[in-house]
Amino acid sequence: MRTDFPSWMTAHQSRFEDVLQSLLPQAVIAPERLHQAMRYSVLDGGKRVRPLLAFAAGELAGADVLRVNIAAAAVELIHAYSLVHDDMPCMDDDVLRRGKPTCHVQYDEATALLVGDSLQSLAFQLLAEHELCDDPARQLSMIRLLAEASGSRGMAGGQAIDLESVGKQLALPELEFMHIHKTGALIRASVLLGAQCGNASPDQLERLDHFGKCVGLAFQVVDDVLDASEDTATLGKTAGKDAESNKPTYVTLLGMQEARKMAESLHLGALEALSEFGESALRLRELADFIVLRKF
Ligand code: GRG
Repeated sequence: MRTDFPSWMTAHQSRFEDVLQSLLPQAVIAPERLHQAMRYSVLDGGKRVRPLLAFAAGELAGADVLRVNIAAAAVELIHAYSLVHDDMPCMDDDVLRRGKPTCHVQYDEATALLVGDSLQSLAFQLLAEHELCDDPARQLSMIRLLAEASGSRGMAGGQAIDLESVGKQLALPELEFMHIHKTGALIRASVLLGAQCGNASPDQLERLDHFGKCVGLAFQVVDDVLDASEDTATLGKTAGKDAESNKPTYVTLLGMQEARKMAESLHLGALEALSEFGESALRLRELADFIVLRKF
């Protein structure tokens, strides 16, 4: 019998914490301060949404969970690097992340820069060192997928547009373009990487691609809603930051009610993309619900 969703999620989160613990360099290995700061920035925090999407897609595609562990860790290391850099004074300049002082506050700016650099390198090292699937050509394309999703045509590019758009009024398609890259690309990659650790067919991958795009954008719309409606203690990061930084968001552009409607319509689009999968997509459906209904 299947466990309920909260138990499934907690079990994976706690198991995955051990995976990350073992893959990160130990804090006693030189350079100790950098390794401590890497561990500080990755461990004991975060919802682990991207790894959970990889595990759920991996389950759907019959993947070996030991292989998905590596793909999920690579994605989470890229995500953690992006948060560390995003919080630095040259970007969002924030002091609180995952309920703790941000990396550059706890350590210093130079260390935070190196933490991000090192986490990104470690992500690709893991993908190159471990067998992710039976076909080496597919493994290469998986590595490329993560590189594209995190680089200038993906997350980093979206972040560049985000920084340029401060104080500007963006049209909806421009805002969407920015967020599809900044947030959506890595979420989409999490789903596709998990599925490619298993044996998803091209047709299934296409449906999962659509699912990943819908939940990726829904994630950001909900993030905008939460930033404007929840408090700092609930979020574990500074609330109201978007308005304070004069950033265009779905809430400033559409209003709270329309932004919530948009999240719901993306939610439905995500569920629709899974309609052919039956029971095997249960966890992905539950994750789509979690992403849209979460309060933090
Ligand atoms: C610095 C290259 C570079 C990119 C930064 C991800 C990002 C791009 C910036 C983070 C700023 C931000 C609040 C983006 C909105 C969506 C988002 C990624 C929120 C944080 O992700 P969660 O909620 O965080 O999954 P946890 O802590 O749960 O892992």
